[in-house]
Amino acid sequence: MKISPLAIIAGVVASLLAATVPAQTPAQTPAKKPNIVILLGDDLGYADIGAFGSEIKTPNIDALAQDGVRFTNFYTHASCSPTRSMLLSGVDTHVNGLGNMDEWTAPNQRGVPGYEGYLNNQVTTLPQVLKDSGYHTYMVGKWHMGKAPDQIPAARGFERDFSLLDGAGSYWDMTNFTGASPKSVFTEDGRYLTQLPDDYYATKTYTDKLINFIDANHDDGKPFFAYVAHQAPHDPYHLPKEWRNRHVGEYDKGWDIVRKERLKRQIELGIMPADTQLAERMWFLPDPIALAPASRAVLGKKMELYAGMVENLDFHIGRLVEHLKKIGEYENTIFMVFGDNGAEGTDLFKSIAGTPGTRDFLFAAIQWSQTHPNAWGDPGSYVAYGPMWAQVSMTPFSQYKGWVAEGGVRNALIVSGPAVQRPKSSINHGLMHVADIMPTLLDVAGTNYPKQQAGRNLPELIGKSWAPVLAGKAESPRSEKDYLGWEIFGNRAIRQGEWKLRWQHKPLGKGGWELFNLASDPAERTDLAAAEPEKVKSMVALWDAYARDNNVILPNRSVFETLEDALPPRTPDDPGYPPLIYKRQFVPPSDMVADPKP
Ligand SMILES: [Ca+2]
Repeated sequence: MKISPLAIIAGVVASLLAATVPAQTPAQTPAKKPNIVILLGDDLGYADIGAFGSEIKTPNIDALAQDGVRFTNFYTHASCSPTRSMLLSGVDTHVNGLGNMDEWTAPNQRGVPGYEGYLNNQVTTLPQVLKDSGYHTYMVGKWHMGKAPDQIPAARGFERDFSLLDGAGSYWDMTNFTGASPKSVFTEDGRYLTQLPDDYYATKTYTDKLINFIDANHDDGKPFFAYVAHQAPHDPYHLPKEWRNRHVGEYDKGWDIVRKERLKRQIELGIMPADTQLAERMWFLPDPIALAPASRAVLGKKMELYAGMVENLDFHIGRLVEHLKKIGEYENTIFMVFGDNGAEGTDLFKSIAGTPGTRDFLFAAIQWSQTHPNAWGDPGSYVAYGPMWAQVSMTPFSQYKGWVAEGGVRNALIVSGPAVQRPKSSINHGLMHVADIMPTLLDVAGTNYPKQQAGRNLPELIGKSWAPVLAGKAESPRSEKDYLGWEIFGNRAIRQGEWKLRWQHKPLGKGGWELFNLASDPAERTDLAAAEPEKVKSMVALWDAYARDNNVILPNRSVFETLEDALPPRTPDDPGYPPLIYKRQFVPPSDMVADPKP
């Protein structure tokens, strides 16, 4: 078993203490292990936090960034449950049961180990190992990794929980999305709820519940692990009235300007390099300048509501932090804040409601009938901001959730607390991955990953501990040779050093391999595959190794299979084409100019 630098430090400290304690006094009680709080935002974008360049006001999250470190090169997966499965198991999605999202499992993946659609019993979990090492383990918020009794949070290591088992739903009540599955399923401490508490509002109630869990055991002196898997700001944007109007009119200027403003701040903050260029505006999105003011106002109002969702989330995170300060636990708590995947640019509601005349269409028409902009945020309203604002949330990157472009898989990460020895408010650009969190936190807790569970060998952890990085002894947990791999819905990618190889369905991809140098081109504007055939070859070999090691079964059906028919055809990205738009006014030679004859 590899010994972590933290364990070595702990050992040195312990032997120093032992050397100075007189033999006749009892051994000193070891320092209490740190509490751990993971604050997850659902579909929260890279550029949506103030500390990462947003105009959205997030003072409480920014305060954690000021007290800790921001990581600019952190990766999740491209969608919810795959990321969550790696966070809580430390094992690749194609092994841990989320080889595909349950909702989109392809016919050729059904019944294949690793594609169960829930966190399978081949893996153990972070809360289970932490519980076994003396931690209290609490979860509030969205689970999305199985609903059967042996798959719920209480069965997977959480001592207390208040959980939405579904992938999304109303923030106000138990309304879900389809006629076949009309009601969201919740558990509390391992029991399925028949109704929700009075005054339920997801973000508020999750926070209240967690504070109660913490307080109930505070006197016993044990550390706690809290997995705060917020639903916010995932659509539908349900929001108390007092949070809806904090940015009135602010987004009417359109997505292009807001992206430019965010990138400017990211460069000033040191989040992005000075010469960073924005990804192209998706070809099927209008130039906001060309829209009527009324259209811009309606589209802008969606972003106002989204900004309110993020600010409300930040407010409740602040309540939790304040409470930990009040009970004297803040200083001994490690916080990790990030989003679970890129911002959402796909119209989920459209796929939920389906075709006119179907049961789901009727269900949506009845349950999600509050369509007037003045009702946006109320129960029964369904607002999502669309691909134009998702691009803003992912500034400066290309594309969004569901895709393995940077806009789908890169996220903002903040880590603060006792394990962090780096200067406060510093920024690190090392290559990090969500599966690193399990080995990192096992180091923090001073425990080891077990070799077996119920007599079965456990798969190896795929991540690398951040202990040396957090201690300021290394800039990255990875060497130039280490690589990361992704596959979801048939979209796939490899990152090694500054290079990224990716294959995506048309038309957001080319249906072939594309190559990007992320050091000079973080927005993936220039495909270098034709110019660098040797690099493509060596990285395709890495992809083959990744797919073989993890039993990747490419899906024979995909959620994106008809996208090319649904979107307008893509004009090749060629500056100056079509010429009509770029043709300047013709100016005749001055000696040939004349007035009309009488
Ligand atoms: Ca998500």
